[in-house]
Amino acid sequence: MTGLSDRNFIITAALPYAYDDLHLGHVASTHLPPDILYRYLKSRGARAIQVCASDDFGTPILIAAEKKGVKPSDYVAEWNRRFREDLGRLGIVYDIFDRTSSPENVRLVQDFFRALDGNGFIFISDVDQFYCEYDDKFLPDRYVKGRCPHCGAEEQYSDACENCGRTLQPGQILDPHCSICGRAPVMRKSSHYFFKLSAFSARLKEWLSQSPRLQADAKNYVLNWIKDGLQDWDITRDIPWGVPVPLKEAGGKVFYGWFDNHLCYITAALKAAGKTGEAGVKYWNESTVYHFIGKDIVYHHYLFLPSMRMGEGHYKLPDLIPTRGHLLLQGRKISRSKHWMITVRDFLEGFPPDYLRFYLTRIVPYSQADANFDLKEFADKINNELVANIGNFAYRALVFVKNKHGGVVPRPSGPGKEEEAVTGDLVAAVSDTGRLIEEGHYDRALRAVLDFSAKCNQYFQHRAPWENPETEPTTVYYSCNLVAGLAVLLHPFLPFSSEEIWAQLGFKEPLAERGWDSAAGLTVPAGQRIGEPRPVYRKVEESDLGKVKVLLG
Ligand code: B3M
Ligand code: ZN
Repeated sequence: MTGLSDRNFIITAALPYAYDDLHLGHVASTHLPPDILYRYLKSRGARAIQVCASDDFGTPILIAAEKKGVKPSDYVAEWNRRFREDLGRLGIVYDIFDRTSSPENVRLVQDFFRALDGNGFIFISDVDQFYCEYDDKFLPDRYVKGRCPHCGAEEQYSDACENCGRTLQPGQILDPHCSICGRAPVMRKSSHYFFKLSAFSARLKEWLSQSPRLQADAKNYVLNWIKDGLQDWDITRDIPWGVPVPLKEAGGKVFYGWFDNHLCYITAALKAAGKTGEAGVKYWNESTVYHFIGKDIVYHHYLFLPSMRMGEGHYKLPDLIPTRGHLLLQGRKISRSKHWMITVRDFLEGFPPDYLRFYLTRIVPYSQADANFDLKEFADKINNELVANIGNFAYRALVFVKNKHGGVVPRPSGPGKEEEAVTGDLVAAVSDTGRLIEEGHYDRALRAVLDFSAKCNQYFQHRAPWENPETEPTTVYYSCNLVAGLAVLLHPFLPFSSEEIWAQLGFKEPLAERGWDSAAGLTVPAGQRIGEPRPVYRKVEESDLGKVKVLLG
């Protein structure tokens, strides 16, 4: 990417459903990767906006609110607040963390529907629906439970089996019962609105084949789905919680959550940019648009989302949909019902946010391959890479300034061969790390920073300032500058500890305001008074892991 500073970027993270805490899996695929990109782009002077929202609508949320005896709007507001809090503690910065139920989004969703209808992409059709005569209501999706026809698992929702992972069509579930009163429902006809997804097959195919920046692995299976034939899509529900269909004759129907949620990407981005109307459309279309997701929602983002935008006609399609695999926990699939998960909240009780950011970045590749969170490996990586490599170098260099130079960075003599070599390594690290971030390979980018830090340690070790008084000031001066370069490079990944290193170097203005390119230069002047050197990273002990282990199983 050249000329980043004259471009707009819109970055979105998939919207968490407002009925459950964020866990490590959400962070790994959806929230942390875009934050690295966002922070990097900002440090390169680009105009970047990063947005997310709570996904407020849908039957599971309505049911959960009913169970708690609170209004659904109050229920989702509380989750929205918790999401902001958790993500804020992780250092994940959103210009706006909206909600799909915001008035601006409701308006955009209804406008989209009218445009799609006007353009001939909406039709009405009767569907057979479960209906509870006792509760006097239609029972979509999660309102019905029963036995899975595929694997026989009991107490599964009528739209999907948690046990075998298959999706179910209405009416397929065996021994259905109403999840509110437990009685057997009857079948009744209801007219629903449908979106003509099938009309977009050719255009979707063309878009997928002509977008080289979309990941090949995702593209290939989406192309196969298109080949198998796309089904038109039932976009309404007979429940009282959702965006109302803006037609009198719709009789109070609301939209299905997947019709409205991704439109909140547009709503939130334009709110963050402060643009409305035509100016908003223009802003959107002049931006490079990224939607970060996990692989379980590929279907929605590669088919529903683009075809709705094509059908409406104003907003450009995404340039990239970075899609990452699942996060396994100790080799097993994360599952709330099986008590196999760790929430962000719980994890941050035990460890600093940068430890989580570091380890997840190290293990999650830019692909649909699953990654495995292993507590032992987590401890090893923190101890061997963060503590022993980066932290150790920074601390040693700064302690020399404090003990031998009264806390003031010494004046160097001209650079020797070793200084020339290691500053050359710094210049290369700045460009390699930046290139890898731009390519989406945050794991490899962080690896490049670690490799560079290892070279810094070797440099210090070779120069052995403790036994070479003549070159000692030069070594210490260059080391301080290498530490500063490392801090700039680490900042997109580890915003908290890199700021701390920066402050220890004696800088008064925040690191976040430093440009990426400044990392390559000598930014710490001789004569600068440093702060108090302290080890920024602490070893993870077996006993620390115990606190997290008790959360499992
Ligand atoms: N809430 C599903 C999920 O959390 C859904 C994502 C919406 S993104 C527009 O995986
Ligand atoms: Zn099943």
